[in-house]
Amino acid sequence: MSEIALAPPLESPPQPERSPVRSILLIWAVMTVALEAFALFVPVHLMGAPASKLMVNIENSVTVFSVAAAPVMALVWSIALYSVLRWRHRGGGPPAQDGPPLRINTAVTVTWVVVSSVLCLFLFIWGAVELQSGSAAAAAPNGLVVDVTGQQWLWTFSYPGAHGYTSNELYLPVNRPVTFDVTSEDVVHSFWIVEMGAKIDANPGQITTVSVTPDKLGTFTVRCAELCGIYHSYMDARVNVVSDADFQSWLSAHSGR
Ligand SMILES: [Cu+2]
Repeated sequence: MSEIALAPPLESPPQPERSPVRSILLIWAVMTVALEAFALFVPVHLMGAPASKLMVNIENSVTVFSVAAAPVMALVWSIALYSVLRWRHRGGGPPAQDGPPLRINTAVTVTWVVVSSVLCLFLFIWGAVELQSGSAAAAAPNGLVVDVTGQQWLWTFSYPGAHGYTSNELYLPVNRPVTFDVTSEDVVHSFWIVEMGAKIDANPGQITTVSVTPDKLGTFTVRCAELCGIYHSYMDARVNVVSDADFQSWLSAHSGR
């Protein structure tokens, strides 16, 4: 009787670890789509309806910067997420040995440096152009000047063109450039017209300047944007943007001229 030699049971060959690159790229692509959708709609929505061209430009810049940053953020997050899910140490106590060392990958290094440089250059040029257009608008000849004084915890507005009439509520004519000369009586505050995007520090003993052209009728908010003491969060004021005729009659009614 012939004997049938039984083959030894086959051991399954060791599976090579799947390359993490494809998984990370997949997570990166999904995260990028989600973050781009967020960048396009959420920040601008949170900032509200703009009441000046300056605020429109600021909202556009925030959107553009967020869109540019989203893939970078997604890449960092996808590598972090993959590492936590796949490579974390399981079991009690510290791991017996360190992970495998990273090795230089020239293609990755070159890509990273080139992409980072292009992004930084883009942000620099965009920022420089926006700053330039902002200071050109500030030099308008028919501008109104308002002196702004911050103190704990109150804003005071004074109109040098109307015999220094002083008010705790701000009135502005629509579509006319206005320059604010800002200072403080005590500590550092920050003068911020929220819906118009105009913001500058109010420093004691110094005058800082910010300009904006309100282009929407309505009531808006001045808020102190620098922590200045226990009632800082109550340090706000109203801004009424009215027609030029209404502004003139408000001014003459109050300045008595
Ligand atoms: Cu304050």
